[in-house]
Amino acid sequence: MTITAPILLLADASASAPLLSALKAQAPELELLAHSRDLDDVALAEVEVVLGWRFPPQLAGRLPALRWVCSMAAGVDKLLVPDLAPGVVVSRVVDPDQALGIAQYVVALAMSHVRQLPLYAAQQQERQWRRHPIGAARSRVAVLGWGEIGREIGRVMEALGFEVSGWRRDSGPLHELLSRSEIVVNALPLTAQTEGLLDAAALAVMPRGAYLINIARGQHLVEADLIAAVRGGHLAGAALDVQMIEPMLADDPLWSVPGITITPHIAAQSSPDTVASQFIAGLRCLQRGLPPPNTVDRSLGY
Ligand code: OXD
Repeated sequence: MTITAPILLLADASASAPLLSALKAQAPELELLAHSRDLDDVALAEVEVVLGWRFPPQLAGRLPALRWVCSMAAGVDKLLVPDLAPGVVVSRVVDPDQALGIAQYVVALAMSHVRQLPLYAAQQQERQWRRHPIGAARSRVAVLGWGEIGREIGRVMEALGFEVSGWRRDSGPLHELLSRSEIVVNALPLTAQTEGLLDAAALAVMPRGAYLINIARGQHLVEADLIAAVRGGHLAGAALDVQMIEPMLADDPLWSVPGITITPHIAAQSSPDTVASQFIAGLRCLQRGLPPPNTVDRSLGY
């Protein structure tokens, strides 16, 4: 297969410029088309390849020549839209530095929790120099999702003395694992099976004082149930790098729950150079009639 048609880039304005320059530096011959609402059906009809992280509504159905979608994000849920034609191959970039960055985020938030840093920050505000008993943390950690990112989180957390159990779809009952985990890290792909998995029942089986870290998708978590579990004192708190609605609205109740830390989906991003080089490698595969690396099983959703 020869790709001569323009490649459609679906990136936010902030990601678009560095990605475009990385792509141009590595493959100046590529014809790149940045998505805009003004693109008409004639221009879209030529597109065979998309590089991006989410389809704007109804766009996929307007790409009749589309053959390959390359996800620059780890999660492909926003690309597996209902109007994506069944034969289109979907793959994703796998950036080892992104997995490490996410693991570092998890460590930072888990450490802040187990070492009680918010308590000392509050004491500092009050100019209180007060010590509380503490030992080295050996908490039991459940990592939900045992792919590249989950395994990297597990590796790093174990090196710090935590006792880590990974969980995936075929691992056995989730609630049994949750019931013996003081820290739960969600790194699952978002699929019909995992949406809403972290609901009132799941949070209730976690031990009293447990802590949740979500670096996957807001849709895994029933946010109102989390708020009730934290406000009611069953959970110590949570760190949410992802939320149901992104960007979060100013009046979202999550902002003001003591114990819940919010970050704006910054746990880690893949580097533009890595995205560009893996995308170009995938394109070369396609041109030789081979599947691109890291192809997604569309029926599983990851
Ligand atoms: C994601 C990403 O999938 O940031 O959330 O890559």
